[in-house]
Formats: sequence, C-alpha cells, structure tokens
Amino acid sequence: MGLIKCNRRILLAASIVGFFFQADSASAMMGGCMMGCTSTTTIIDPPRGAAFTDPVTMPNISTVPGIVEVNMEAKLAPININGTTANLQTYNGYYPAPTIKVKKGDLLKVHFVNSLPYSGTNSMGMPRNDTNLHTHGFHVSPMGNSDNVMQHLMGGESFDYEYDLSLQAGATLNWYHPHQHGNAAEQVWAGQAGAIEVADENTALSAFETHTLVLKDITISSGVPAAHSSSDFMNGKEGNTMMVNGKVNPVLAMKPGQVQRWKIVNASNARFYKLSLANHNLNVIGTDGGLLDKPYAQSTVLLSPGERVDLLVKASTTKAYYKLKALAYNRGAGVSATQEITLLTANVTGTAASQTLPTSINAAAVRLTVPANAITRQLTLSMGMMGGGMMGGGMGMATINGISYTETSAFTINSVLGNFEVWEVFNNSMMDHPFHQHVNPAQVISISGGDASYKTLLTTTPAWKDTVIVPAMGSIKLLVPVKDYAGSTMFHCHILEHEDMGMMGVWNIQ
Ligand SMILES: [Cu+2]
Repeated sequence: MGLIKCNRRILLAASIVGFFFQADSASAMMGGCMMGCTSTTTIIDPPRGAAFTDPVTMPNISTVPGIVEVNMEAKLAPININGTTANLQTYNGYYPAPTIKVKKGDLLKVHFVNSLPYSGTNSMGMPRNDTNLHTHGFHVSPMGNSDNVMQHLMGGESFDYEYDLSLQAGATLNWYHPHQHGNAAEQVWAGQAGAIEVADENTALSAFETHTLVLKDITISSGVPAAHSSSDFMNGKEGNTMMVNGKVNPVLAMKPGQVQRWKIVNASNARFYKLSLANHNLNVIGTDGGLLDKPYAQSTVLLSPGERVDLLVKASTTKAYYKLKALAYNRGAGVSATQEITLLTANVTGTAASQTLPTSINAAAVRLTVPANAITRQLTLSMGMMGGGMMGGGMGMATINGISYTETSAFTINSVLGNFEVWEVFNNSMMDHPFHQHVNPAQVISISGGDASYKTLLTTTPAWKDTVIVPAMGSIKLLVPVKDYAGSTMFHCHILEHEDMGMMGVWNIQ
C-alpha cells in the first residue's frame, strides 16, 4: 500500500473558518493527496480475468427502417461483481446497461419504465427512486419528451422518450444515465449507465475489429453499492473495484499486427483514467462529438467522467500479454491519485493479421476559428461548505458563479440560436472538474493547467467535446456553437456528486 500522510494543520484551519470557505484542500485530504502529503504509487494488478466481452446490445423492437425502438426498465437486479453477487440499480438487469445502436437520421424511441422501489430519501432530501434519462452527447432537442432532464419519473411511472437524430453526428459514442438533480450521483454509482453508439457514416473504418469499453468503478458493501458519505460528495466517490464492461481485468485477444478500434466511455462518478497500453501507442481518431481528421498517436490518454475517446490500437507483432493501465493521476482528490491499475489485458496471439493504420480519417473535421463577434461568457466553478465545515457536520456545496443550482434558482446563460460563443470556465478549487454542456458540443480553444498531452490533443486538433477537464486552479476556453435546438438545458460538473451539490447552471437557448 502507498503511504499517504496528510497535513493536519490545514485541515484544522479549514474547519474553524466556518460558514463558507474554500474546502477543497480539506476535502482532498480526506482521500487524496494534495499539499503537505507524501505518497508512493499503489499498484493494483489483479490476475487476468475472463475473456473480454462487449456490453450486450439493446434489442430494437421496431421493424420500421429509420426507427429504433427500445424498452428500458430501471430496476434492481443481482449482478456478479468480481465473484460477489450484488443488488445493483440497472437498466434491464445488465451492468453495464445494454448498448443502444442507432444511426444519424434515426428516430430513437425509448419506452421507459421506472421499477425502482421506494427506499426513502437521500441526504439531499431526494426520493432515492426519483429518476429520469439523459442521453449524454446527443445533439437533440432538450425539450418535451426529448433530452429533457427536468422530468421527474417516480417509482412505478413510465414515460416515452423520443430523440430525433437528424442532426446527430455519426461515428460517435454517447451514453445514457439518470440526471435527476440531487440523486444522479447515487443512481449512476449504483449501476445506471450504458453506451449509445451512432454508426459511422461511411466504411472507412469498417475493416477494423471494433469494441466498446465502459469504464466504471464501484464498491460493494453488504451486497449493495456502498453508501455515499458527506466526504464522498466533496471528493466525488471512487470505488475499490475498477471494471471494463463489468469485468475485472478482462483479456482481449488481438492478432499480431492487427488494428482494433476501441470506443471508450468513462461512466464512473469521479475516477479519472490516464490510459496507457504497454509497448503500444493509443491512436486517437475521435472524441466526444465525432471523428478527427487523422489518427493522433498518444502514449497516454486521460479520460475524466463523462468523456469518450475513439482509438485505433495496432497490436505488436510480438505475441505477449500487454496491460492496459490507468496510471496514477492526481485530480486533487480521491484514492486514484496514487493508484496504478491494470484495467484490461491485451493478449496478442494467433495468426498475424498485418493491418495498417489509416493516414486520414475524416476530411470534414476542421478546427474552427473564433468569429470576431462571438459573445464571451465567464463561469467560475467553486467548492465550499455550509454550516461549520465538514468537520462540524456541515453540508458541502458547489457553485457556478456563486450560485448553487436548485430548480428555482440557478446561474443562467441566455443564448441566441445561430451564434458562436466563447465560454471561459475558471476553476478556483483545488481539484479538477470535468465541465459538461448538454446539446451542443464545442471545440477547445485553450486549457490552462493540467495534463500536457490532454491539453495538446484538445487544443490543436479538430476535436469536438461536450466534457472537458477544467484543471484545479486552472481554466479552459470553449468555442460553443449554439445550433439547431431552442430550449432550456444544463451545463455542470460531471463529477456527479458536485452536480448534485449544485455545480450546475441553466442554459436557455432562444
Ligand atoms: Cu466537480
């Protein structure tokens, strides 16, 4: 085990300041390592597990071309977590949830049933089984029965969602999860998350064996997902079991010289994954909102909660086992700061299948220039405590521009359709916050602070992003096209605990 020693003086100083203070230095020390800490890396290297499998595919009950229709039930179900049966909150009884497969132009109909039993209210005062559905990454209407996160679906209720995918970018990996303010974190933690794949619009990548990887961590306690503590809300909750598609260290077979395409989503509440595959480059060909112009070879790829990445991996010609690891990354909180974890093992074996990496991927991908008339907005993400600090039993709170979100009061951006806007997002806390805006993906103009290769990739390539890390005490600048869909939607931190504590704002598009 690694050694984590924390500076008690800072902790005490924080707790006596009282009503509202910058609590990140204290909260980070609850589980992580910031100033005043010494640490060594903790190696988590479980034995090779079962054969890798993709998540199951959600059955399409429609026979009409252009309509994909699925039955989705939020329900408790027994799930095998690394050899132990646990009762998780699932969609349709699967963990991770079934992958929904659509293509650009489809109409996606989701017949949603909430079968979660009533189990009281949580520390935010929310009924634990009050849920709804968010299609993270979709460029669709945020209103009515589309991607409307203001819906409340109580236990026993059902709702028919409909998503018009006429303008949704192809070749994207999106995902679905609950988005009920006040209990989104606990519901996603307990298992509710699944991928949505929008098919490629051409066959340029069809030669490559393709897999979907849902990265998710969990801790099981007494047969159920471990409960959130108040420091879990401050830090964002990380699990002790890190899995790919619900398996610990699955083994993925690759042929020597083969090129595989891995579409990866970080569906964890708070854990960041700094991915690295032994002896191999990770060639990034796509990000949240679509394919890049060409592959970008990276030695590491950092993925915060909510982010997706599309990779090509060309297997070595040397037959061997190669570990896909999450390297230690200090996000300013959490045990992951010092952990190096084997997530999956690539087993390069069998007959050689010499494939070459394509030199170009998507000619339509370009980096936009910032229009001179773009409106600039400034947002500041903050963390704090109410009522005596965490040591005094107070509640954490999180804000955007000083306002903690409620359904009746929120920092609000009013935008006009057809414009480009520049959003400058500042982080004045000691931990990273992944900033997510609904409906419209953006390009990243600049990033101040944080991981160097992450910054270079996102600020020099034609990457479309809906979730971008705002580094601790750093900032990002996004170029946001306000396109196609009017309505009221959200932007927030995708450490869902922070969203539940109020780090969310309203985006009104007229
Ligand atoms: Cu956050």
